[in-house]
Amino acid sequence: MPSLDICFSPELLPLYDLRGKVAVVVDILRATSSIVTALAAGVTHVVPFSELDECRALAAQGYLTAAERDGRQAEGFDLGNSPFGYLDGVLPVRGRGVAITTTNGTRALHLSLGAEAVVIGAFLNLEAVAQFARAQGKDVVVVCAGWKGMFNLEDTVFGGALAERLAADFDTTGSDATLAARHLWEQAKPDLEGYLLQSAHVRRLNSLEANKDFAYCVQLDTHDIVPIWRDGKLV
Ligand code: 3SL
Repeated sequence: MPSLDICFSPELLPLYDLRGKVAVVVDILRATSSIVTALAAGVTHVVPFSELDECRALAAQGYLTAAERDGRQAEGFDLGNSPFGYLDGVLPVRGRGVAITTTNGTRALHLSLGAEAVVIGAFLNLEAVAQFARAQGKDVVVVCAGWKGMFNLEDTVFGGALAERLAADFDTTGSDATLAARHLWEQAKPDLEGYLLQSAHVRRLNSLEANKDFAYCVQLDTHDIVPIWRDGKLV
């Protein structure tokens, strides 16, 4: 039986061997929720960057550019990191490629590229990710983006939710990280939005008046797509 493990922070990734496994990269607030939303809204592909300059350079090739630092849209970019940037109709996004850089999410993605398959997870596409994992039948590592190397609640709770969905087909009891995430998910499940109100990043976003984004990102199973890393981009 394949296993599901959870890496609480990109800083811990050197302790995990991703070879031959599926990495589910998760940054609930907000990078991976925004990437799911972008592709569902008709963006053709998303190219993630670690650095602002590399990302900005893609504008010359016709890309929309999206950048976040410390929760705010970086100056000189078309979009920030709000999923509503792809939904509000201010910029037409259908048929465009997006170059994106965020504080933690795009970094976690780059550090996960040693896996056999790298996909993007969010509460929005939880069941779609679970189905993808079942179809692959390989060990899964949930890579939590965290916050500047630290543990965060929302990405870990996602790991617990995915573990619950996969419990019949995967060993979800083999690591203390997965057990802990499942315990947190049990606490959170009856009122996910209410539970996550206590998380540090939710407080940070609320102070930036991005609480609409938070309410959006904690919805379950609204999208049935699984963004996957292929040839240097997410499609
Ligand atoms: O760190 C990240 O990658 C972002 O998702 C953080 S924020 O939600 O845009 O502040």
